[in-house]
Amino acid sequence: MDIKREDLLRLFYYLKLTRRLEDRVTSLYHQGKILGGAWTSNGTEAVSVGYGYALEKNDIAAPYFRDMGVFLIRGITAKRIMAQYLGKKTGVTGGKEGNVHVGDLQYGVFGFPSHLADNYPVGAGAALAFKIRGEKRVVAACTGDGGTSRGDFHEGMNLAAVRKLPIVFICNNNQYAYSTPLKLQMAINNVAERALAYGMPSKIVNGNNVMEVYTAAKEAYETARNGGGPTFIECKTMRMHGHSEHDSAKYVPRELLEEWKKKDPILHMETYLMENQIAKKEELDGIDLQVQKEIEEAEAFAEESPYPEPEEVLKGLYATPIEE
Ligand SMILES: Cc1ncc(C[n+]2csc(CCOP(=O)(O)OP(=O)(O)O)c2C)c(N)n1
Repeated sequence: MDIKREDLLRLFYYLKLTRRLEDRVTSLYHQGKILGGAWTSNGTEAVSVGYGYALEKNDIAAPYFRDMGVFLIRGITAKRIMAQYLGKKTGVTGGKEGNVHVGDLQYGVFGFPSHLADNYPVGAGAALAFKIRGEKRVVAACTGDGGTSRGDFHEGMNLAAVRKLPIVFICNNNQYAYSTPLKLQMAINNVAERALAYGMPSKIVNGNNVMEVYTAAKEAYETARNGGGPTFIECKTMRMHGHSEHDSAKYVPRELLEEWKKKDPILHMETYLMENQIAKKEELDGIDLQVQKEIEEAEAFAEESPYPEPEEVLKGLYATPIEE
């Protein structure tokens, strides 16, 4: 699939925005300014940016907590994310929660149910609704490799395959589920082999190549949109930070990290764009400067924003019953 220059540069922009935003959050976390924890996607940004960018406006994303790229692409701004991390009223949850277990239906983003891999059955439910209503919309639902070892993974995959639902299942295979390496949680070499058991087509992509993720997702969305049913996409990548920023990940061999450092997704994209004469270094540096400015503005916005009022604590916790 040929990706237009304009889209290639947008993909690069979102990779940079995701990395710089999370790097800043990491820094604020170590300064004690973040309320709660900070889970980042460092090294795996091409997964969320690739599958998020391939969605259409009316589609639904069910991202998990390492999918910052999806939030940003769908329109949940860096300002709102930063305010979210600082527990401010202007954050996505209005200061009720501190990290990215968030969503916003206005932008077609489901709130992340923390229980892994609940995104799969939740996404399958939305896809079933689209199918029943005859809407040409698709769902992209994501989980980590560890999530695929759970029962909710099975339920979501099975329902989607049996009912040929318009959903694409993304797996961010970053080699570790917290401190558990892949080989200690599954007896297969590729997570994608699990799809076979459900009669579902699957694809394995280089999760550090944003163009590969984007292309595979785009093709799978079109299949799903046209009644062809679900696809499972395994994105092979490597989590370069700890499970969250409190974790130094001492259990990961340093040589493994050194090896994956060379395959960094941003470095990969930058090299591709320059070697293929799609963009010069100055243009890419310009994009990076724009991103840095955006992050500074987001932080200033979050710092200046107020905390929520105590009386707001119960607002929005429960659905308002419809009067009969
Ligand atoms: C059902 C369930 N068990 C445990 C947790 C706590 N937990 C959150 S993330 C995580 C590791 C998940 O690993 P993986 O699915 O591979 O995703 P990754 O963190 O590597 O991106 C765990 C154990 C949870 N959220 N849900």
